[in-house]
Amino acid sequence: MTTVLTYGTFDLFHIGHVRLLERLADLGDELVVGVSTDEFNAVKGKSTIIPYEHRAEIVSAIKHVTTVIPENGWEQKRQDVIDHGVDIFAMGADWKGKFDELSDLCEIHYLERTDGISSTKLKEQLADPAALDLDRVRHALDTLQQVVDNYSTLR
Ligand code: C2G
Repeated sequence: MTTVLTYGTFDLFHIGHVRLLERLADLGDELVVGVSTDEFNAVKGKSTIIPYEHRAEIVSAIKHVTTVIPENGWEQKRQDVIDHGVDIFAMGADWKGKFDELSDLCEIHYLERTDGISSTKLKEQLADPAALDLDRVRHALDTLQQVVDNYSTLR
């Protein structure tokens, strides 16, 4: 039985979170997720839209997730690894190297993030709908450019 552990805020739950949890679940049999409490997010300097109880409930509802625990601080990871018999600790690559000190207890993995989506980006787009349109225009232009590039190679 391989147990995987990760942590996160999971605010405004989005496809980047789902794809990370799916890939983490593929690394083992059980997936334990530490969801940052509102108090800990204040320590991290992160403001959240969705309160901890709802963020924890949403993550718990994800079929890939076995257990959700509160993340109250930076220091609890070592004890969590021991308490939950963790074999693999894994995070998105924006944390690469940050948790290598746990390597005496378990394997450490950093997985690629999903491009183009983040809770911060969503908040910015919700705050400024024009930014959202601009993103869509940029995406449409990129797609058009790919069509033009493909066409010119075919000629
Ligand atoms: N993530 C991702 N792709 C995205 C956005 C996030 O793979 N487009 C990953 C992050 O790399 C992280 C996880 O999803 O591993 C959760 O991201 P956040 O909710 O932003 O969590 P964070 O604030 O990084 O908290 O002690 C560790 C911290 O609690 C991590």
